[in-house]
Amino acid sequence: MEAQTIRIAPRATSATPVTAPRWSAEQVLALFELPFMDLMFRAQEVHRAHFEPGAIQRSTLLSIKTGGCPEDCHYCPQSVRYDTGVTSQDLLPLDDVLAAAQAAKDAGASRFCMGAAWRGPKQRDLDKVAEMVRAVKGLGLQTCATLGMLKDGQAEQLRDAGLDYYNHNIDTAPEYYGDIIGTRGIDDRYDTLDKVRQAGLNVCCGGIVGMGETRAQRAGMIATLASMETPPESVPINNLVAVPGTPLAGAETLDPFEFVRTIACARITMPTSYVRLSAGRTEMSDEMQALCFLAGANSIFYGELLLTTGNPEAGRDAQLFARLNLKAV
Ligand code: SAM
Ligand code: DTB
Ligand code: SF4
Repeated sequence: MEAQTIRIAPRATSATPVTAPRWSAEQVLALFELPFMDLMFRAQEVHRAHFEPGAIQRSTLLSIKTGGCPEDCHYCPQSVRYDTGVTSQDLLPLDDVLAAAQAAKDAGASRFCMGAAWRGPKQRDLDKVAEMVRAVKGLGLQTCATLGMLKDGQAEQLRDAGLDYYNHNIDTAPEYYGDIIGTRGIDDRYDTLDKVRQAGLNVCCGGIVGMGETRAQRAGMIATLASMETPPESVPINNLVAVPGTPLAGAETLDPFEFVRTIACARITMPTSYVRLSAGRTEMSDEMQALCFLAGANSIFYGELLLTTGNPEAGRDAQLFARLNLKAV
């Protein structure tokens, strides 16, 4: 199987998969089915050809608007439809955001990602977020935002305020999307991803595994990401945090090696992208995280909270970095 030998056919939009995909789901599935040692070796070869091994980028998240979201994403504790005990919080004041960003910088993060539980931002909210982006950028941090679906002009407004990355996940394979989210379709995701790309922002786009999808569907998700005209610069791979009250609360835990395989497949198919070991680290052993880094993960969420759920404390990560001779970049 040859990686990236298929020419990309011209097409209408930049986020929708190319007509002749760079990576078909079948090709990615064949990667998943390699003997584990062979898959890890391939991933290491690709990783070392493009990145310094052991150099890990760190992004800190802040939920700037929490809960009460009208969408029905089955994994999400912030949907208004599920009783998850999350306390709703309106858009934070600028000063609170700046204080959190400064603390993240002091702790060693290089990027600060602001997340909002919206279907999409209202214009008056976007104006406020643009001010936050401008201020956080002024601290010398890279900036990222994840605010849901964008309307025309909003990506440009964020770019002009100093936004570096926009996070918008496809979340799962196209054919499984309807089982996980009913209030929008995957084409709505592609539409916003196109707007982000066309505004010249870096794209952060990945998904979640452990939601009851099949291996073929995990392969389909990776193939979709890898076959975008320009693959995302940043690819978060989240292990489902099964939150009580959400429809996926009882989802069967994914075999940890299958999660590692997903990381390896992302690395091999998107050789120059940062692959982020994302949600779910709190439940992972140091040994599993080490396997993820070996498989080509070179980015993490850093800081004791994701959006509403926990993440390892800085001290635990400091120990992990020391034990594995990892270097923060
Ligand atoms: N509302 C915006 C949206 O959906 O694009 C932005 C925030 S949303 C919480 C950002 C991403 O967090 C989702 O796309 C999903 O991939 C991830 N996420 C949410 N809940 C999760 C969970 N329980 N486990 C793992 N990832 C989760
Ligand atoms: C992403 O892919 N994962 C992050 C970030 N992008 C916004 C969010 C994970 C959220 C996990 C559940 C929570 O903390 O609410
Ligand atoms: Fe809302 Fe985003 Fe959660 Fe979906 S993932 S319910 S859009 S906050």
